[in-house]
Amino acid sequence: MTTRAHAQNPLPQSRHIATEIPGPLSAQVIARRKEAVSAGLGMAFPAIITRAEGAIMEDLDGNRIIDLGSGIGVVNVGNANPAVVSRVTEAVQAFTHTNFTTAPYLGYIEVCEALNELTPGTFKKKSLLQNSGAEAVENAIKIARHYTKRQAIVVFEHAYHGRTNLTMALTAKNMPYKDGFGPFANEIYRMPMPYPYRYEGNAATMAADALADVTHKIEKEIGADRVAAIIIEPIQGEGGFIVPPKGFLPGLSEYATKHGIVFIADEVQTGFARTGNYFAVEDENVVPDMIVTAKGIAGGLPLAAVTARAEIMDSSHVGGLGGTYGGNPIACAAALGAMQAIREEKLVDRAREIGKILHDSLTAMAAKYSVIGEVRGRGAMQAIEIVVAGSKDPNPAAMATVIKYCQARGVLILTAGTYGNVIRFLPPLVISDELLKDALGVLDEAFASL
Ligand code: PLZ
Repeated sequence: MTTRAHAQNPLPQSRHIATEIPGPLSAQVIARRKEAVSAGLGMAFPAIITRAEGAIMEDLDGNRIIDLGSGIGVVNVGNANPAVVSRVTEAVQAFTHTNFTTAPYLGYIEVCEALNELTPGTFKKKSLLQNSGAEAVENAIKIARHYTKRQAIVVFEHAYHGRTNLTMALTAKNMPYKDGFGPFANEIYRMPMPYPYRYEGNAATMAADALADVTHKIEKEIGADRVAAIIIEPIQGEGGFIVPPKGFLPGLSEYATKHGIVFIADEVQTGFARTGNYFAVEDENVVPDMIVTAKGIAGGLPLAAVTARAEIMDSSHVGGLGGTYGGNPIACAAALGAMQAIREEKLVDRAREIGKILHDSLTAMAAKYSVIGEVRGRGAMQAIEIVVAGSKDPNPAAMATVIKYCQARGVLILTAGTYGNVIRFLPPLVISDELLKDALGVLDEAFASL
């Protein structure tokens, strides 16, 4: 099932540098961007993309760039995956919109059925579709409050949940996400997050000590019976791919259950085959009451979802949930295509293989280059933390030099981290070993050049 355009003229899955980046044609369009587009938007990679397929993006000047970011963890099935493109093409020709709460259609229901099936937990589940991760997180909180008749929400240090008013309040980092954009929503309580690389306590008892600290604070500063929900990213994404110590997530989930608190996993970035499971919580057999998905579920089209125990999802009165575009038919068709691709191309297993290549190669680099303080992550979600050699002091300057070196040679790599010093890898799961190794070779040269 390849699409006509790509089948007739496939984009070679190889890196190619035709000009400097940005090339002259991209530079002209970037100048127009500067005049026309809000200055509040960043630009991580300065090239105007005209086509993309698999793990390669082509720009206006004919450069072919290796994509190690997947549009921030979105095109897990590869850019313009044939199953996504063909289903979207079919769907857009059938109809473009009805609004699901006006006149329903099958695609929305099929996506909900698939999510109810794929998410952990054998109990009856139901889903709600929205457009973006932030919108889905907002709905998750709204539903949890309605269900529990409680108001307090527990969040964590280094968390990222979005850019809307409520989700800015849930997000930890001030610059660039919150500065000057307040006032923020209330009844949000931030708890300490064990950050293994920077943990100052006893490493052997980190999970238990951190849990004791969090639950003590919940009891003393909020009152457990006032808490509607605990929301956490099973591996923190924008915060710097912080993997909590084993036992922390299961402990939190148990505590939530004991106190009637809805345990929400924000799997917007970790979800959908990325970490070598469909969901990152599966690694420790954690079964959240509610799970938020977006990004990777629809292969590039805007779609997000809240999936939870049926009694939670059904607690709202009719008309209490909705939105004009949520679960748009084209986005639903894309999601069904992405799910098909994950199944048929065995991308859950592929995420583990990619993870091993990434982890081995990055670990070898860490042994050679002392600015790499730590290699961490799971599956095809790996990161390195860049520090001043011989210390743990964040080194965003070295990180910027490395990123720029890679950019000039046609490798797109994203950054992250509370301290702005983490290089993160989120390659499309269809990337070949050869292409991944080519990109890692460029990265190795970048560190050598420091
Ligand atoms: N929850 C865990 O990672 C989005 C942000 C990009 P939206 N992360 C990428 C940027 O700079 O805005 C994200 C996430 C987690 C929620 C979200 C929000 O998802 O689809 O961007 O709203």
